[in-house]
Amino acid sequence: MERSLVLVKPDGVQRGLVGEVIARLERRGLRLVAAKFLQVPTQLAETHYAIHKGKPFYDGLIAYITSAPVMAMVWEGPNAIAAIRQTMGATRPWEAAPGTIRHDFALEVGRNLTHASDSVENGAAETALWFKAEELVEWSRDVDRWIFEK
Ligand code: DAT
Ligand code: MG
Repeated sequence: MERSLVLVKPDGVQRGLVGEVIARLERRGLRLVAAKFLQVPTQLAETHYAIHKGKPFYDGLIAYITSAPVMAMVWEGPNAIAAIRQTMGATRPWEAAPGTIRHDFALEVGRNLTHASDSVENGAAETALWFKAEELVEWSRDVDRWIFEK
């Protein structure tokens, strides 16, 4: 079972798209593990986006993610990393496939609504960065056997 951090970024929160993002992930069959609504401290933003430090868009990215509250979540499921990134769509919204969140609701790379982890390793690392172990909920749904093959 893979886990991904999912953020509804400040633009998504401001535009009232938290429910839309959650609905699409629920409908896909993914299972919610943790959620919290927070204003992101600069230190957390810098650690989260450390890989992009030094890039031309880095300062704008930190300013954007810390500008207003975000909805931070962890979702899990088989193939969750690829499935969630597929549901989000390509980083650049104008390249995102029709039917994806970024296609359906966004136009600019710097206002692309969501974050999702890009590998199993980063899913685990980002989950640990954003959530304490006791904030992660281990649970099962009656419907799991109709969505998860094993
Ligand atoms: P993703 O969010 O799809 O994983 P990423 O990890 O490459 O994309 O970049 C993180 C965020 O940084 C991305 O969601 C938006 C911003 N970003 C990336 N490339 C950018 C660029 N060329 N100009 C402006 N912002 C950019
Ligand atoms: Mg990324």
